[in-house]
Formats: sequence, C-alpha cells, structure tokens
Amino acid sequence: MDFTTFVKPSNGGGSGGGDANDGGQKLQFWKHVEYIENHGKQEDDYEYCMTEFLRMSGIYWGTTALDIMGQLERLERKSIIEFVKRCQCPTTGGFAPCEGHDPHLLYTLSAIQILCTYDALEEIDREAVVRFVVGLQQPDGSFFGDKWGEVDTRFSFCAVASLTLLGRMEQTIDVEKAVKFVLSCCNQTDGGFGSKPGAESHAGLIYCCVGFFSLTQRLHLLDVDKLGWWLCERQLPSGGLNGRPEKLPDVCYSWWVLASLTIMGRLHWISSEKLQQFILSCQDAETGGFSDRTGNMPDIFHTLFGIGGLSLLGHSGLKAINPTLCMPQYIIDRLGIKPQRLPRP
Ligand code: GRG
Repeated sequence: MDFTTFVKPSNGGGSGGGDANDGGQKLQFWKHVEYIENHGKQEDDYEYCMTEFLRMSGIYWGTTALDIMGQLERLERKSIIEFVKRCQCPTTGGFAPCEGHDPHLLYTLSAIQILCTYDALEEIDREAVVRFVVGLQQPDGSFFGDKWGEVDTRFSFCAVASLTLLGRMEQTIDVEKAVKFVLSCCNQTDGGFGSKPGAESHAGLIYCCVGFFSLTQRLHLLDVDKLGWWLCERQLPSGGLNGRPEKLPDVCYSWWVLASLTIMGRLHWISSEKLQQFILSCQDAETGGFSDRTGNMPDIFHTLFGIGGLSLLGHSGLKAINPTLCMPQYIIDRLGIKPQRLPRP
C-alpha cells in the first residue's frame, strides 16, 4: 500500500528546523524524515512484505515519529484513514494489523492512536471498539489480547490506553480488578513487572505497567524508589539502556525505560547526555532511520523510539511527546486527557 506522498523539504524549514548538532553527533533530521516517508512505499521490499502482520503498528510508529518532527503532512492522511477503517473487523469491532488478518488489542491501540493523530475518531464505529476491548477482560481483571486467550500485562495497557483515548475507560471495564491483576505481576525483589504473575521483570513490560497506573491514576501503588533504581541500573557504560540485567543495550529501551522514569519523576537518575550520544550513534547517516545498536540496519520501530527518546530528553527541533501514551503531547491536550505523572522529588 502506498500511504505516503513525497513532498520536498522546504529550505531546511518546518518546525524541525535544520539538522541539529549535539555533542559531536548531529541528528540527521531530514534523512530520518525521508526514511519514514519512504517506508510505506516499499511494497515489493522483502522486509516490508514480511512485516505485514504488524502493518498497523508500523503506520503508528511512522506517523508518530513524523509528527514529533513536525512533518506529519508529508503522509497522505486520507489513504491512511481509509486503510485503518478497512482493518476494523465488522463482527468484533477490533482492529487487525492489515486486511485479512485477525483483530487484536495491540493493533486496536495502534489504530486508535493513528485516528487520534488525525483527529478522525468519528470515522469509525467507536462503540464497537469499546465492546471489543471490554469483552476481552477476564474475571481476574486481566485482558486477553484476542479470542485465543493469551494474557499479558501489555494487553492490560493496550486496553486502558485504547479506552482512555476513546474517553470510555470509566464505567466500561472493571478498573479495580484490572489494577489488582497488574499489581499481582509486580516482583517484590526489584519493584519491577513481568508479563504475568511471577514472570521476570522486563523494561518493556514495566513501561506497560507504569503506563497502566498512570492512566488509571494509581501511581501511588508503585515502589517508585525501588523500581526507579532498577530502571536506572539499565544504563550501560556505552550510555545505552538494556531491558533487563546482562542483556545488550537497544535503542527501544531509550523509550521503555526513559518513559517509565519520566512518568515517575526520576528522569534525572540516568545520564541524559550519555544516552543521547548512544541514541545518535544508532542513526544510519546514509539512509536515515535508527537501528537497535550502533552499525545495525535501521527499522521503523527503532526509529520511533530513537526519536521519542530524544524528545523526552528535550532534544531541539522535536515536539514534546507524552511519556504514557507515546504520542505528541499536543494531541493528548487536544483530547483533554491527563495521564498521571509524579513530580521530581
Ligand atoms: C504505545 C508505545 C506503545 C506501546 C504499546 C505493545 C506495547 C504497548 C509495549 C511493548 C512492550 C515491550 C517491548 C515488551 C517486551 C517484551 C519482551 C519480554 C521482550 C523480550 O525481548 P528480547 O528477549 O529482548 O528479545 P532483550 O532486550 O531482553 O534481550
């Protein structure tokens, strides 16, 4: 699907301005814009075909990154909204990653995020989405991702995030039970969270749980100092962050860890300067885009989380991003949503 339209850069202008220089390595602003813009045009590309099963999230990653860079108008709004609409399952109300696939909470959240970005929620059957999400809550408060019954704290986050963006979290699901389930996934030793009760703490899932408590206004339930300490221990000598002990750093943890620390008011517990250097070292200066680690192939997933991480660090030329919903803050303000955030102590 060609969901992009090429528009030439305007005299280094746009709200992003020219390429910004930071501590020796500069953000390859226009290269990244070009990379994201071209991403949706490579229908015959092997990687593009092999990632069909996550197309909806791919569009969310691209639109969000471009919006943070002030360049959203480079993508064709109409064809993106039409694509999203075609992916809503007429029977369940949930969204599939692309036509012909099954609906899932992961792609339902991405679809809602894209529609919020384009201020186009009224284009879909919102009540059907609410019914889909509500129907996946289990008696213990957890959520299935889809009809096949996998339970994971990622799905608890996707459920409350989707309903929050639709303005329908209260009076639809059992919030108390949902909170109880996510709390049961907390590991007392490190204050972190795994995918289900007793599962290993992992920064990606910690983001989902911290985000969940931010959306349900229950951050007081976290042991912020213990969890914050574990999260800041994720920073390695390279400046990059890993997702759990003894693992390699990865640009995506610049989002999962940093967003969690930001929500908890503890961003200053890591070295922003060293992390920024690590993120910038993961750019592909020739093709644009960010990879997981320095020198690897870039992809659209790591590109959003590289740009998102830089935005959280206050990099010049980027719009502010909301740490709970991973969307531009101006959209969250437009929707009148206020995810909870703790002040810096
Ligand atoms: C709105 C930004 C946004 C997200 C939606 C789907 C989701 C919510 C969050 C995903 C969180 C995440 C990345 C979970 C990770 C799950 C996991 C156990 C990954 C382990 O992967 P490995 O073993 O990685 O390949 P490491 O780095 O541990 O080696």
